[in-house]
Amino acid sequence: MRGRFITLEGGEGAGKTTQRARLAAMLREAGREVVETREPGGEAGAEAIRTLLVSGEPGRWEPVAETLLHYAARAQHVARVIAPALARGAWVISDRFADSTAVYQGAGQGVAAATIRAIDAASLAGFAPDLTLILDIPVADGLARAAARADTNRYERFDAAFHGRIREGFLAIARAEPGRCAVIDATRPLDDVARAIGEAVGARLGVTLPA
Ligand code: Z5A
Repeated sequence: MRGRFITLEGGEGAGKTTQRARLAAMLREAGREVVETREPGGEAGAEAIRTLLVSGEPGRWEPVAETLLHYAARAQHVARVIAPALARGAWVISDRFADSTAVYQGAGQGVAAATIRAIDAASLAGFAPDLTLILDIPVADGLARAAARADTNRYERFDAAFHGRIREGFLAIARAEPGRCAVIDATRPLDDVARAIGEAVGARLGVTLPA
């Protein structure tokens, strides 16, 4: 039986990487094989493209070129990691996926939504997550959490207005696709966020997870 594909989305410092590990542990305890992955990256060629995307100055890439790089990485990632794992019955949890392109390159960098949809259709032929968890946090709080890390990446150097469009962009996707997306209040303590995620996954994908 095919596995399930869950994506975690949100702005910087929302807690996606932390909560990916927590959700993976809950699913493993419930007896599922779990593959944890991330974007951009998650596959050798895609990780090489990631290096091009997360380093250098904010204006390094033309927005449409940046969109194509994200989708080049994603096509590799889906074909060589995600789809084979789902086919053998594993559950896949990805820290970011296509909604990040719609939001960062679309709402953030001004690439037309129709252009992104066309690139998506040409690259993924309709492949999409079963469930997307949007971790929502005010921009300043998320950036403060992210700044506490030693490494900062290229996207964290975009200006405050950019990051405001990112938050609104994710919330707009959640409003447009309530069947696929669940918004999680990520301002709460780690354990509370993990519990809310477990409840959303349990309710939406029909799996009983440890409390
Ligand atoms: N990007 C794009 O433009 N287009 C695309 O299509 C894709 C991506 C796929 C990838 O960077 C960048 O690529 C990304 C968008 C762009 N922009 N940035 N930056 P990344 O993956 O390296 O960065 P990120 O996704 O934003 O990750 P992050 O900053 O590491 O945030 P996070 O994963 O959401 O948070 P975290 O690492 O789990 O937690 C951050 C800190 O907060 C850490 O110290 C935690 O211990 C702490 N934390 C987490 N949760 C809590 C709670 N609940 N309370 C208190 N403290 C917490």
